[in-house]
Amino acid sequence: MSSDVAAFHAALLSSTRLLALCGAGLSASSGLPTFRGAGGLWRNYEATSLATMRAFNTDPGLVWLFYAYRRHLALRAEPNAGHFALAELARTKQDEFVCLTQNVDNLSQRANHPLDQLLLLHGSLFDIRCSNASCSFTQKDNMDDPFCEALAPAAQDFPPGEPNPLLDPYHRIKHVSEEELPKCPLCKTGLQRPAVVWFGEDLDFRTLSKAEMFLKDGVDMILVVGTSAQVYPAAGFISKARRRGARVVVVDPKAREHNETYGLQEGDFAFAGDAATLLPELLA
Ligand code: BV8
Repeated sequence: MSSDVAAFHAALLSSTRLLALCGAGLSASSGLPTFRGAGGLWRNYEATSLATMRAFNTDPGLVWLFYAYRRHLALRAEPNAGHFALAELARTKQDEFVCLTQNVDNLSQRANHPLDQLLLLHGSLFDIRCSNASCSFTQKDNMDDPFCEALAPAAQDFPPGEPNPLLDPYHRIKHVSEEELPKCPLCKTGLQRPAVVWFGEDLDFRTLSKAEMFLKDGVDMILVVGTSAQVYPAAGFISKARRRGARVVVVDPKAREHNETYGLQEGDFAFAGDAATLLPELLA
């Protein structure tokens, strides 16, 4: 396993079937918290414990405060050089490259990543759907911040250094009742919810099919950028690409520590560092 940039550049130049699997680490330099890093908690909750239908059914107001907060942060954030470098790679490689992102923050889209080469495995914070699985209501690109008046506490800004009380688990927040949340305008019974994939929910089959179609014709390199590769089926694309002949290239401060996660072998690359710094250099 190498970290030689020149050798990587030679491999990239000769690559004709390239996949990327991106995670929260790609947006870390844009100031967005990752799930398992220091920023992984929201109030006293594991982010992953709120990203479930069960949490939403139990307390939709709390789950919406969590998502309204993340929408607000993402809207305040800017795409970083890593997002732009991947978008440029997509334009260079055209139909030889597809980016699978687990991120829901819309930053790759705002970096003008060609959308037909960007697969949102876990949806978007800014798309809305109905909580009734049988209802077809969806709304694309809803940038309302806050999403509704009751969620205004989640959309406040604080001067640098001044803690956001919403993040203080001991700061009591006004409970947001279900009645204060927007109902589905189509079926009138369900609640509007973020169109993200929650744990225990299936990924969009069309999105998965596009990823599988790309894999079917073989892959010679997979860039694994800023992901702990713990969540499936997304993480499964690493071994799928490997089985299709890909070499694995990890870009992550823990690239070496995660060695067993990625099963790095001879011919692979591991670049330990910030994606926003490394990707422009690696993909130049
Ligand atoms: C499914 C959207 C079929 C929402 C997300 C029991 C019951 C049900 C399912 C399961 C079960 N057990 C296991 C499963 C499967 C489950 C799963 O994988 N669980 C895990 C926890 C074991 N998967 C599912 O449920 C999936 N659906 O399987 O459907 C099914 C149906 C019913 C029953 C069974 C199966 C759906 C999973 C999708 C969940 N939704 N997001 C939201 O965002 O709120 S997941 C969410 O967490 C992200 O999208 C992402 O996928 C994941 C976070 O991972 P990362 O992005 O990797 O972030 P992390 O913080 O972990 O790592 C950051 C990395 O960046 C680190 O390596 C760090 O070193 C690095 N880094 C830090 N700074 C930088 C950096 N890198 C570069 N530069 C930097 N500056």
